[in-house]
Amino acid sequence: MPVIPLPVQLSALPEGSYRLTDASRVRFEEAALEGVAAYLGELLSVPTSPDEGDIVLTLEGDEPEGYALRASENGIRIGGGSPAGVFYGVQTLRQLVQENRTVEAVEIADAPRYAYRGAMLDVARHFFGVDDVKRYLDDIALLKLNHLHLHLTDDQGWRLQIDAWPELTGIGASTRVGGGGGGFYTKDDYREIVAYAASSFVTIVPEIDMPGHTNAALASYAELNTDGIAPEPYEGIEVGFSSLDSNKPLTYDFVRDVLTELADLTPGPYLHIGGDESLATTDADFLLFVRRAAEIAASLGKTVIGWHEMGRSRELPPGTIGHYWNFSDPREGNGEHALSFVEQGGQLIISPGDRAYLDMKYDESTELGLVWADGPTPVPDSYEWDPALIVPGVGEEHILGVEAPLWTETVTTIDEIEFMAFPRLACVAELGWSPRTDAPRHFEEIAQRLARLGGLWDALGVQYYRAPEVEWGGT
Ligand code: TNX
Repeated sequence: MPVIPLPVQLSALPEGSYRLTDASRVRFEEAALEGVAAYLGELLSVPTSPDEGDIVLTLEGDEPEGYALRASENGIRIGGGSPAGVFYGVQTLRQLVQENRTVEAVEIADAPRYAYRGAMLDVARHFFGVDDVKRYLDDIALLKLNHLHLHLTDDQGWRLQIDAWPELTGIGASTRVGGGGGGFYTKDDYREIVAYAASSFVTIVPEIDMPGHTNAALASYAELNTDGIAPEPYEGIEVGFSSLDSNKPLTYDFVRDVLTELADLTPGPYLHIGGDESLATTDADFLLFVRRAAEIAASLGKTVIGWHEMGRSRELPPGTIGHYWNFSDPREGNGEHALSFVEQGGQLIISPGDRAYLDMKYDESTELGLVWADGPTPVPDSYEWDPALIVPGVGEEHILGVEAPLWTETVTTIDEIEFMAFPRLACVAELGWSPRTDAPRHFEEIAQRLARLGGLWDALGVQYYRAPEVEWGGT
């Protein structure tokens, strides 16, 4: 039975299929499940009730994100270790409902491999409004992802209102790659995103990328610049030319103000402070900046995440998470930098550029996308790898999870986001959720299930790429 990510255990039962009818009802046994019940009821166009119904949602078991699902002609029962677990059971059920509104008899027991299963959206190179982000949240929930990392700032745009530094949005938000105007989230917009994400058990992971990737901030405030002169706003796609000044006291006032306001908006545990490609920052300045900025973020009660270059510092706050983004065969010291987080007691999020980057072209003919990660990334490449075999010295227990970033230098609309993300994001989601396999994964193991998921994507209007390696149904 076709489910992505593949459940831990799935057995067909000899009983008859469940049939959704006008009499079907979603019953929730605990008040804490009323929201999930309403969500399922709406998806299936079925009423909900605390008292009666043959689709039963309940809390049971002790794996918070785990669930058990049983379907037969007599009804459907989803028991989860928490409302999140029930929600994941509901995502499985969505994929099991066939076009004739039946569900074949089945028994499933399931729980995730990793605690962190993420997608990232770069809203800095191109800005995407609240509705686009909500749509992407809907898309990723279907795959049981539980984190959405928002890359909120970069050279080309600053996308979040910060009251103490209003020109960040007054000036810094006005640009985007290629020109044509920018945009930003007001604090209310941002709260709306956080709340919407929470309703599908997704934690928003905000990133303020520093000390490089900061031209938008530097263009907004002359006094942040070493020479006191604001650079021009930037709308190209080069990286590595901007830097905050590690030796200016004002820099740390800025960092503290921004991170304090951000932490106030952030119920989740993480603040991502970037640290990648700071090519215009000297080694000494980089180490000084990372130590102080990470210290500020940690002092706000948050767990710090940094791109793996931050592992150049040996003075990271306890538990700092490294975010690995180099190749699946780490090159030029990048593996050592990632390992440094583990040596300092932290864990890693794994996002190899040549496997998990959703902004790589599918093949040479893909109009959107980049090719720096050893050329295009065809869909099978996004599936045939193991997060625990990427960084030498970093095994399963040191991995917090996986994430698939979508950088948006070339991506401008939600349809284009979906086209680049799907189906590759489904492959990465399976690596994050489904049990580790002893043998290397082969694309054939997921190809047919992708074809089946394509039917649901069609029904949902998701603009996925019809990869030639999959025999898609329909038209
Ligand atoms: C590298 S990956 C970057 C981004 C670019 C991306 C394009 C990383 C941490 N930095 O600034 O957008 O490549 O694929």
